Amino acid sequence: MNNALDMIEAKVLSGQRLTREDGIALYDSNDLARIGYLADTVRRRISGDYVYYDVNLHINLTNVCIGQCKFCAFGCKATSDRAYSLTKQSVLDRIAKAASDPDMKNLHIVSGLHPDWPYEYYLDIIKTIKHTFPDMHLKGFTGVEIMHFVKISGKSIREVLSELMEAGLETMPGGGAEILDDDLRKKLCPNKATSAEWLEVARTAHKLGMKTNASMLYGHIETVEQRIDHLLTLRNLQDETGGLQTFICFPFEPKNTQLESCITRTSVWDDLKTMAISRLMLDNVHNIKAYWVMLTLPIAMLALGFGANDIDGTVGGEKIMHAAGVSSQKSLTKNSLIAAIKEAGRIPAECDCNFNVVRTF
Ligand code: V47
Repeated sequence: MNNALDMIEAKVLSGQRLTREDGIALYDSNDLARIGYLADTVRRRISGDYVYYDVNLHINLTNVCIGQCKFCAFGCKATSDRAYSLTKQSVLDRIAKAASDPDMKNLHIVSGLHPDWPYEYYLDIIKTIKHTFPDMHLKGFTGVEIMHFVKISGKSIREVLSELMEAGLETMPGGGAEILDDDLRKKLCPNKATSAEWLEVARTAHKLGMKTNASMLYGHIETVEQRIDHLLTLRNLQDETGGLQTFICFPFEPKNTQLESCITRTSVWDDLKTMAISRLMLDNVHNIKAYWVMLTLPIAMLALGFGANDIDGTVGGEKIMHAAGVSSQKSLTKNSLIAAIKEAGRIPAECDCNFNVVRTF
């Protein structure tokens, strides 16, 4: 018998909101099956049996980055042998190639913070992509990238976001949130947006009518309390704006990062527990993503029983997580995603970056 879990179960089944103490108690428990059952119950209540996926291409414009975050294996200095920067033409060529698949309608654009590129370059690339491929849905630029644009342009967050939306940007990915705790950010990623800045970008986007994603990077130097506080910060934001469409937990992949020698990859146990606890704490966010790139497809399938209802997409061209040595494939076919979702007894729902359902199977 576990009193704390009994009380949490009673709250969950009667639709009551969980507290910080409940979140910590869930992490303290090793009754993974029961935590998973509770998360699955909430998933069914909030988002039903659809599992969302999209047919998408990742574009990482450059890996040159002034960030130098300790958890990142992708970003590097301009002088590094690994440094690359895509030209506008090569971006268009990549999209044209991927668009030979008529279902490929979603672009995901996340990049390093280049020390020399002007803000106008980013505006121009969005305008050009949208002009050349008007049917393509554009999800791009984390809150950290938007703050970088604010700094290099001298414009406000509202001006930058309005101009990017005008150019064709439709939604924003969830990266850059990491753990919204400034003491931790000073140690992990001192050169980028603070917690308040990341939140202000998301809040402003939501006020302008743009939905965004949110994420949590866990399994590095954070505590369980910091994970729960991060989830509560996002829950408060969502109470205020309602603009978060999906939440993603990124288990830290240490390979090739500055933390490689002192931190090991989280266990599958922690990954499934974190997925389930996220579903339980974020009672106002519709979608919880099992990002198969980090989890591998078999574990992402399992996560569908632990609160997840979004499996990302086919993900062509992903570089950030693969730089950190993830063992998953480079991309998956749409049919393998559909088969995985069906195997889990759920309904595959192909969607665009705004979760508009294109077709179900
Ligand atoms: O902010 C970087 C994470 C994010 C590592 O919104 C790492 O649907 C683990 O925003 N181990 C950027 N995580 C990627 C991003 C994204 C990716 C996929 C889907 C969506 C979405 C957004 O990647 C960073 C950071 O949290 N990250 N390095 C690493 N070594």
